Amino acid sequence: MIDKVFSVFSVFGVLLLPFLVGSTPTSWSPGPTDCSDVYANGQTLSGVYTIYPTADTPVQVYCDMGCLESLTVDGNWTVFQRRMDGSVNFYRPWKHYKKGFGNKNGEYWLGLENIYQLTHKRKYELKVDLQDFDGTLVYARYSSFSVESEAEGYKLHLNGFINGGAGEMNSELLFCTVGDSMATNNNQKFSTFDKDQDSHETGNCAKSYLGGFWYSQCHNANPNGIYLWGEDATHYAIGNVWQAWKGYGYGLKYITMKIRPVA
Ligand SMILES: [Ca+2]
Repeated sequence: MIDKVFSVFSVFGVLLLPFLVGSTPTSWSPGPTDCSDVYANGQTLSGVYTIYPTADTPVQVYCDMGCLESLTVDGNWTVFQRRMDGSVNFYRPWKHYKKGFGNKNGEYWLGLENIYQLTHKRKYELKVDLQDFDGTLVYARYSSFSVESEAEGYKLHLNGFINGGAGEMNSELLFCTVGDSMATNNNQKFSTFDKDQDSHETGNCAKSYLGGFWYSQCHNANPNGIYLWGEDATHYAIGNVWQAWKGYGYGLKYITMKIRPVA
């Protein structure tokens, strides 16, 4: 009788073991924290993957693994913001910017809480890719990027600007001058139309320029502004503009903001 009970338990034990292990968070190896972990796990193609900014919050994200044709390795990026066709409305309240919104295969914002959780855990660099409607691609890069907690207003820390041509062309010297349009965002809290945390004492930058961002008084870059479809001088600075490259009257075709751990 004892033998029979024991054998029943041992059979069930073997069958149940994988399920028991899988349902116990402490004994389950955590999923990838960001796209650099996804890449390290052998996923080398760009696309939408699940990451875990914290152990219990699976989040879908677009991983930019770089171009296979590229001679220099420039992948492993975790994309937290992307504009490409004006299909998603970015004029949204605080709770949306906190949680995230949009379509991970298209335009989206990953969410301030996720960005905080990621950059709180590891040291990250930031790259902002920009493209105009003529197809010219430039970038601005920052060697350090982090966001504080909600209690601190998701305050931005940004340093070490590296110019990738997001400046005005110097026709005589044939190179691009520095176009750091996010310098004034450093040390600013995040603002939306319903949560004014900018440093403009009398105005509400998010309301005036129709986006959500780390506005100061107010901005030189408005990646989450209105998708303007190029040149539109009549809608000054409300578009998805990068002042130091195309001015306040030009909405870019493509903007993406992405991060990866610093080696
Ligand atoms: Ca204000």
